[in-house]
Amino acid sequence: MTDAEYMLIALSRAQFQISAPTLALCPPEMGHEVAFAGRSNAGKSTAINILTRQKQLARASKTPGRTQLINFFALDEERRLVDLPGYGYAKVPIAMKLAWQKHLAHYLRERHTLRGLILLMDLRHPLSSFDRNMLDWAKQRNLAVHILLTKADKLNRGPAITALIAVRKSLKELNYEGSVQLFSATTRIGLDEAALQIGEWLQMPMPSQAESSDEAASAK
Ligand SMILES: Nc1nc2c(ncn2[C@@H]2O[C@H](COP(=O)(O)OP(=O)(O)OP(=O)(O)O)[C@@H](O)[C@H]2O)c(=O)[nH]1
Ligand SMILES: [Mg+2]
Repeated sequence: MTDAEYMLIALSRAQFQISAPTLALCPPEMGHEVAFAGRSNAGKSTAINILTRQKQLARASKTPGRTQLINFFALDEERRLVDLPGYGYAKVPIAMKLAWQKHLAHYLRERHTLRGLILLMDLRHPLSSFDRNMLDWAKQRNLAVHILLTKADKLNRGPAITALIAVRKSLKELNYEGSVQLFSATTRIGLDEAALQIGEWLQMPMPSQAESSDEAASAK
């Protein structure tokens, strides 16, 4: 079994744990967490559903701004995925927007179990001012970022690769660290790559590591 296959099976064990309105109400800080962030409608909930092979785990909706809480999905006692509230949705009252922003910032700044941030951006509208805000927060606390350029199925392969290269270049110019990949929930482009990144951050023991330690053991 490849590491990616192994990780996708581990992800398929994800179970809804809790929806927390504030940092104080998040689960106890044990183990490792990977959070999914991005503008409303970028495809966070859909990506979580595809990665976990569960159609309805994170509620994906056609109405942006539905996921207003910090949603936790547990793979096991030590490992969690976190679906963060989407930002940038225009039709939400300003007071509500500010409240979400506060909780989001609080979670990103203070959560000790957070190992990495999966930042989703629609391939056709990357690096909005909101996205750059997220990158700034991540940079401030030295948090690793992996960007999924979502809805890659909406462009042909050539233009999609061009867009990917452009985002990598902009990140460098803006002085942000972070890896970037294409992703599509529809065609499953980039599924393995995303799963492997999450596995690394969640410190999932992988089959290839077991093999190499077997080899090391038998070489002795
Ligand atoms: N074509 C295509 N559509 C997608 C893809 N991923 C998500 N969508 C669609 O984009 C819309 C928004 O997806 P969601 O997963 O709900 O987005 P979200 O980021 O969770 O949005 P909020 O919860 O509002 O923050 C839905 O209509 C999805 O079906 C994709 O890879 N390809
Ligand atoms: Mg959502």
